[in-house]
Amino acid sequence: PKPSADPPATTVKSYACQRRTPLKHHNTFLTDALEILAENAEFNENEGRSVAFRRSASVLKALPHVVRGMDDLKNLPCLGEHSVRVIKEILEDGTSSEVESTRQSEQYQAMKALTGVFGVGVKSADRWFREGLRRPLDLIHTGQKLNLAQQAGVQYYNDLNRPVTKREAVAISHIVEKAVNAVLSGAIITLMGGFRRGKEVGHDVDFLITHLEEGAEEGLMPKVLNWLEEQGLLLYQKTTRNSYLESKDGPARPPHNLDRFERCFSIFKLEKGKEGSGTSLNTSYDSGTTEGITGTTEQPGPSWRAVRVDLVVSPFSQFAFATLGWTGSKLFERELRRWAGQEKGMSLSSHALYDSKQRYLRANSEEEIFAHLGLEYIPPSERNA
Ligand code: DGT
Ligand code: MG
Repeated sequence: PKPSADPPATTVKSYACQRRTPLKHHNTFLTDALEILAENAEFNENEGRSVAFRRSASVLKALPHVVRGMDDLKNLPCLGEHSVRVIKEILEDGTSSEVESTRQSEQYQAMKALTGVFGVGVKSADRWFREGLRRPLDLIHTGQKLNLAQQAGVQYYNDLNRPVTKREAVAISHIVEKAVNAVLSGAIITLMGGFRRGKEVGHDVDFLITHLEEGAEEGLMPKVLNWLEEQGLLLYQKTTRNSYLESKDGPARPPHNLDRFERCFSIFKLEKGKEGSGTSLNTSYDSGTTEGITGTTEQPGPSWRAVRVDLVVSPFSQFAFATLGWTGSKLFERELRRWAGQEKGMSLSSHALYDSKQRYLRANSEEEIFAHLGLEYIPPSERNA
C-alpha cells in the first residue's frame, strides 16, 4: 500500500446521512478517543461540544482507509479545531493527554457508572456526583429516593450492563412475536436499532410493531404487556404515550392518533436455553397502573438474565417514518433531521415528513423518504454513523 504522501482523493460529504458508514471501519483508535470526549461533554450537558466530537468521529468512520498522518485529513468536513488537535496528538504520540485524563477523571468514571443505571439521566447523576456518590450501590447505601425505573436499574445493573447478543435478540424476537400473535393476528414485528444495522451486540433490543390494517394496532400495547406479564416474562415496564406534538398544522388527523403511537421501555426476563417459556409465578402486576416492577425479590441467576427491550407500536401510515426513525444510529437520525431542516426547509420526525410549505409527504418505504429528501438511499447496514 502507498504511504500517505499521496493522499487518496476521498471526498466525504458533510452530512452523515449523505455518506455510507459501515459498522466496522478503519479508525477506531481515533473515533473511540473522540467519543470519550463527546460522552464527557454530554455529562457536562454541553450538547454543542458533544455533537461536534460525534460528527468528527463519524467522518473518520466513513473513510475507506486508516488515517496515518495529518495529510489524510485534508478536505475532510466537520473536523473542528479541537478534534483536529486531539487527532494530531494521537497520531504523533499514540495517545491524547486530554482523552486519557478524561478517562481517568473521577467525574467521568462516576458519571459513566451512575448514568449506566437504567432510569438515571445526566441531571440526576450529576446531582448525586456533587453529593459525593460514585457507584450505583452508593444509591442504596445512602438511601436515595429512587423511582421504579431506577430501582429496577440498580437491581438488574449487572445484567443490563452486559451486552445483549444477536442470539439473545433473536430469542427475544420470538417471545415478542408470540405475545403479539396471541392478542392480534397479522401484526408485523420488526427488529430495529443497532441489530437492524448489523450489530452483533447491543445495549437493548428495539422492536417496531404495526399492522397492515390501519387502526388494528390501536390498544395493542397494553394487551401485549398483559400477555407477557401473565407469562412471567416482564421484570419492569413503563409505557409512554406518543409525544408527537409538532404537527398542529399538519394533515387532518383524528386527535386520538396521538395516543396510537406508543412506546414501552421494559426489562424482559430471558430464560437461558429455553427461550419463550417463562416460568416465574412471582408476578404482582396491577393492570390499573402503567408502570410496575414484578418479581422484585428475584435476582438473575444461572437460569435467566434481564434484558432491556423497547417496544414501539406505529400505525401503518407512519410505518416507513417510524422504521427510519428507529433504525438509527442516533447521529444518523440527527443528521437526517438537520439535513431536512437546513438544506430542504423540511421537517422530519419518526411520524412524518413535511415539506417547506408544511405539506405532508406520504411515504410507504424508507427509500421514498430518502427520495423526498433528495438523498441517495443508504441501507441500514451503512447507517452506523
Ligand atoms: P444500542 O446501544 O446497541 O442499543 O444501539 P442502538 O442504535 O440500538 O441505540 P438505541 O437502542 O438507544 O436506539 C435505537 C434507535 O432508536 C436510535 O438509533 C434512534 C431511535 N431512538 C431512540 N430513542 C428514541 C426516542 O426517544 N425517540 C425516537 N423517535 N427515536 C429514538
Ligand atoms: Mg438498541
